[in-house]
Parts: sequence; C-alpha cells; structure tokens
Amino acid sequence: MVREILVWPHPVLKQKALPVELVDDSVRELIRDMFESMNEAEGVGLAAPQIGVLKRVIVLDTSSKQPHLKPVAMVNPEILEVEGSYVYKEGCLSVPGEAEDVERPAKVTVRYLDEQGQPQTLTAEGLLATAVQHETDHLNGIMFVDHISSLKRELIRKRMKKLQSYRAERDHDEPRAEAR
Ligand code: GNR
Ligand code: NI
Repeated sequence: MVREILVWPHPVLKQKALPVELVDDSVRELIRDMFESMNEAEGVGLAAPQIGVLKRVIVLDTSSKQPHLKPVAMVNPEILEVEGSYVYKEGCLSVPGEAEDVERPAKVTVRYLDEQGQPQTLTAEGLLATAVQHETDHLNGIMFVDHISSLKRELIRKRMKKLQSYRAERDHDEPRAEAR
C-alpha cells in the first residue's frame, strides 16, 4: 500500500526511530509499503519515519543512476566505516521541490539485517553512499536541511509552510482521489 509521505517540519521527522527486535511479517509488510511509496514518489530512498513509522527501517534504489545496483531494504542499519568526501545535490521526499549541496563521506560500509533477519554488510560509493547516510540520518531525526546554512533552511521552512497551506486548502475543497 502506498503511504502518505510526511512533509518537514512534521514533528515525527525530528524523532529518533527505535530498533526492530524481530524481522517478522509485519516488518516485511512495512518494507513492501516503503518500496511502493518510494517508487510512486520516484525517490532513490525512503526511511520509515517519513511514512510516520518510528522504526529503524530504510529502503534504497539508486538503479536509475547506478544500473549495476539492485534495490535493497535495511533493518537496523549501522554505518561502520566512512572514507573520503563527496558533495551531492540532495533532495528529500519530505522536502518536496528543494535541493541543496551536502558534503558527506564518499564511501561507507554499513551493517544491517536483511528482510530474512540475516546480518549483511555492504560497502557503497557514489549516490548509494549518499543515500544510505541520508536515510540513516532520518532514523536519528536529522534532515538534509540540518546540513545546510540556517539562512537556506529558514527559506525552505517558509516554502514548506506555503506548500502545506496550499495543500490543506486544496484537500479541503477537493479530497485526494484515493481518499474519496
Ligand atoms: O529521492 C531522493 N533523492 C536523493 C537525492 C540525493 C540525495 C539523497 C536523496 S534521498 C531522496 C529520497 C528521500 O527523501 N529519502 O529519505
Ligand atoms: Ni529524505
């Protein structure tokens, strides 16, 4: 099921997500919903808090830019090692229409549980490395706008407020097709 993506500065996006104790069918269903929601929104990643679920689960799919890479779901991801530096113009499905340069390590090694609950280790470079860090930030209540200047962040905050009031007005008169 495609779920609604929360828009910053929604309070849930500032909270720290809790570790998953057991990778069971409910977690696999959450992962399925996250892939569907990410794909519908044409994102390269999604973290569970973005759909209002405070669990440490992320999904990633950078195959449009990195064709050799497959979509991956990570439960309880932990960045073990980082290396280098890389600047990428980041966007976020919770900050629609905005993009700003963010500098992060270029290469990361991440340990996580897969959908079967098996421990895995992955080393990522390029967009996937950026996306893994962007998503693990979400699990700690951190947004890409927390990595840019406060002046840019406050301008974006104003634009999000306008976008939200526009959407509220629109949805008041004309409910979304799927909500009717
Ligand atoms: O779709 C997304 N694109 C993106 C581009 C550059 C750096 C990070 C990202 S992640 C983002 C989807 C999203 O908001 N994930 O939390
Ligand atoms: Ni994001």
